[in-house]
Amino acid sequence: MDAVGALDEAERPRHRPFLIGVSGGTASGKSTVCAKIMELLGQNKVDHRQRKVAIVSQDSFYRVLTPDQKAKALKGQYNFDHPEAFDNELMYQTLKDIVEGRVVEVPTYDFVTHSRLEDRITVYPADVVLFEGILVFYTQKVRDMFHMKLFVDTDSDVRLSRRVLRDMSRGRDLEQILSQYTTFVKPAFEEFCLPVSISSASDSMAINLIVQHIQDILNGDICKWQRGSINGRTLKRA
Ligand code: UZR
Ligand code: MG
Repeated sequence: MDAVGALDEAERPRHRPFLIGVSGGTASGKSTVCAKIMELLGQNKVDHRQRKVAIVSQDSFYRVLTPDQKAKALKGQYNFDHPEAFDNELMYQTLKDIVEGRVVEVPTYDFVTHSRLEDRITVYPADVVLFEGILVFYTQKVRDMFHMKLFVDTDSDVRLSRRVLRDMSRGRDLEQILSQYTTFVKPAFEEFCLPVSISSASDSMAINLIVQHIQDILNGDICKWQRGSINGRTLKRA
């Protein structure tokens, strides 16, 4: 047996991908941006095992609902836009494995029945991994893993109209879609997803957050990949 063959899985040198986070409000076009990046890199027609670019969605990590929660979800009364709606531990572990160059299994999710499916998708190590979702920048732990962060900043009217059409195609009625949007989707977007933007030079909260971020970099608390992403759009209120 040769030396490489003798190494077990844990010892074999792994290929570490460049991890890009793509966030933005509901129906902002996150998946489309990822698909376009993949296409422009000429990777969309390559077999998934050979791909140099992979796309993973935060939607895959929605928690499995209890019967009570599912009943609420079917009435539009469950908050899918809150950070706790996601299995954050599984998401973090999966991303950690991806960053360490391991093959991972990602759950699949059905939006019509609000449930995790039996099928899992195998994601093979790639050069670039795009991770997209409404709250991918919410927790510091996950935010710190990205080498690049993108925020798809689409006008909210455009997003709402796309969202209505998409939810109707998932079999929901208009009244429920709109009440869910105003009760959960919009407030959670403003609280957990919307990045800091500076409304004017007197916006001291935003400026203080940015100064804090710069100080963290100067203190060496933030890894080198993050230095490139110091702009208002990647900073979070959390
Ligand atoms: P994107 N969502 C559902 O509608 N049903 C589910 O079972 C799980 C999630 C929605 C969720 C969120 N909100 O706004 C959206 N609701 O999926 C996130 N209500 O997906 O980023 O593609 O819009
Ligand atoms: Mg999506």
